[in-house]
Amino acid sequence: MIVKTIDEILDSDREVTAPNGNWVSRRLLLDNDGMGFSFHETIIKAGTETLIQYKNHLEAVYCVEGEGEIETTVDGKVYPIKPGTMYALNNHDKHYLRAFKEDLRLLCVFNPPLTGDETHDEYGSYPLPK
Ligand code: 9YT
Repeated sequence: MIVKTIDEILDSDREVTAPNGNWVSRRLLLDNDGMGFSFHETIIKAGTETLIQYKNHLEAVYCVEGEGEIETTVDGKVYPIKPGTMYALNNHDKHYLRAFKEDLRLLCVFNPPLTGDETHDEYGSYPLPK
């Protein structure tokens, strides 16, 4: 059984900040926890826009706080995000993620799992695990 609280993650090497400061990711479960996925609480900073395309991962995201939107670049479709909204990037969808006036608090699952302190590369992607 694995039991953790967010307090154990804050200020540890499992709390990872984006190079541009747009988000902070608290990685509750990583590859070495052996679950087959990673599980994160992610804070998207108010007023930010981030271009993301996870070329090597699938991600599901569930919003628990804040309001924002995603826009898929292939067709310009905009999807509002508010508490209770889930989106799944089942096609490695390239998208903009925007947080409006307050921070967005998101719960995120990655398959395959992240292994540690990955941050976005120039494509808004994470490398494939070794
Ligand atoms: C929603 C999203 O992908 N935000 C970027 C950070 C990512 N969720 C992570 O590493 O936790």
